[in-house]
Amino acid sequence: MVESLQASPSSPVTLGVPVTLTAVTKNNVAGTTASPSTSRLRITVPDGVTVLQDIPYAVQQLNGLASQTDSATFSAGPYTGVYTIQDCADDSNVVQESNEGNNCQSLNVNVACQPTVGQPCACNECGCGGTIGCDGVCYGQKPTPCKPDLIVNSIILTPSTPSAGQQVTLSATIRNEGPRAVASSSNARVHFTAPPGVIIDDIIYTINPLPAYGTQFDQAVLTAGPAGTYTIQICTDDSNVIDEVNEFNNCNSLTVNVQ
Ligand SMILES: [Ca+2]
Ligand SMILES: [Ca+2]
Ligand SMILES: [Ca+2]
Repeated sequence: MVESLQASPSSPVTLGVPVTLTAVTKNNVAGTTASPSTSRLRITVPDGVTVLQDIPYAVQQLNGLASQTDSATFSAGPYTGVYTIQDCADDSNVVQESNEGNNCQSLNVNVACQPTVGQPCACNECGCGGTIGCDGVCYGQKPTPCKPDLIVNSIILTPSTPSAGQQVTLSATIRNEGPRAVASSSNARVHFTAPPGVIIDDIIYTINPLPAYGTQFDQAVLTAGPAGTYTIQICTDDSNVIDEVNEFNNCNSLTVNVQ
């Protein structure tokens, strides 16, 4: 039987440190003699399947209640997680025993990062945040879809409450909110909703290629129509030629009262 199986240092251990495993094999029945046999120590990585090390070792003849202590060392790693250590006495079953069901013992060793590790990860074009683990992997980085995202960031009319017939300046900022550049040109459409009987044409203008988080500012000088309530809606990528993170945030609007 395996009387005990221990790891030193005990779990959790820091990635990369040597861990000494100590197993005690015992003949637990007084007055008997167990002939020489082979024990086996297996270290399984955190996937629960892959055997990292498989160490057979010889156990000498053991008289009743005698035991033999063996040890082996492995380097905690190559990555973090829970490793399973199993030790089995008489692994190839050459010794007939009164109890064949107590020949194995298992132990879990949690291999973890040092608490001091945790530098922020560098942002890349598809993610930001997170910290670097002691295994060098970035954990907790918030993924961002790798596409541009055009929005109408602002619509401003100056003056904001014009009089009928007054010259007004319409300013609009288009922003690429996505982590990837807009590679080609597209169109934005300015659509006016006017009081009954007033007809205003849409204005279509070009949005140039934009880097990630880049903006384009445009202005137009217009003449305020007859008194009433107008809505100025601007939609970017109006003919939908740009593949975006979000296609449903492309419009913004402003309500204007002409006096
Ligand atoms: Ca046996
Ligand atoms: Ca968008
Ligand atoms: Ca689009």
